[in-house]
Amino acid sequence: MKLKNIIGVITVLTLMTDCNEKAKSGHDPLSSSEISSQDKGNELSNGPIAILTLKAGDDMKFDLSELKVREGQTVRIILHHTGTIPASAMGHNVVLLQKGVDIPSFAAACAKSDAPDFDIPADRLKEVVAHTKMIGGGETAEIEFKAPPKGSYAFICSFPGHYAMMNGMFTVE
Ligand SMILES: [Cu+2]
Repeated sequence: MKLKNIIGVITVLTLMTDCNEKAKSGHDPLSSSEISSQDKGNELSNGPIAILTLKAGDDMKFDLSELKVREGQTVRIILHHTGTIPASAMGHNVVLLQKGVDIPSFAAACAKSDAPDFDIPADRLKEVVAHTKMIGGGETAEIEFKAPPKGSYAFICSFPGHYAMMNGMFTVE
């Protein structure tokens, strides 16, 4: 019974995601079915280190939209850019934001940044829990940090125009 409920919730969430994707990309049935068959979250681990591997390619999508860790864990995020386009045109990073950050405003500040490859401007770093560097096709970036207090935190890619497609929720349980 409980499992049934969980499956019901997952189905609804998947359908919602599909609708959003269709609205954004102008309905592409192939990519929608790919999305619904994807595993959208990581397994919660019990060890002292939570290792989260994220992939993003030239299609401007993270393969996971829900990351979960436990309070007190050390979190290692490994980002693989599986595409071929360089960081100057198709850069990806993972930026874990503090609670309550105005994401459009934050992303706009990054888009105007003088930092190389539209990285995070120094004056907005206080809004960030942790972030990887900006990488291009074929590259990998890694960060390690202590899990913040329990709660939900948004993560985005801060490359100009990417956050609407490339975002997710990071939950500390
Ligand atoms: Cu990106």
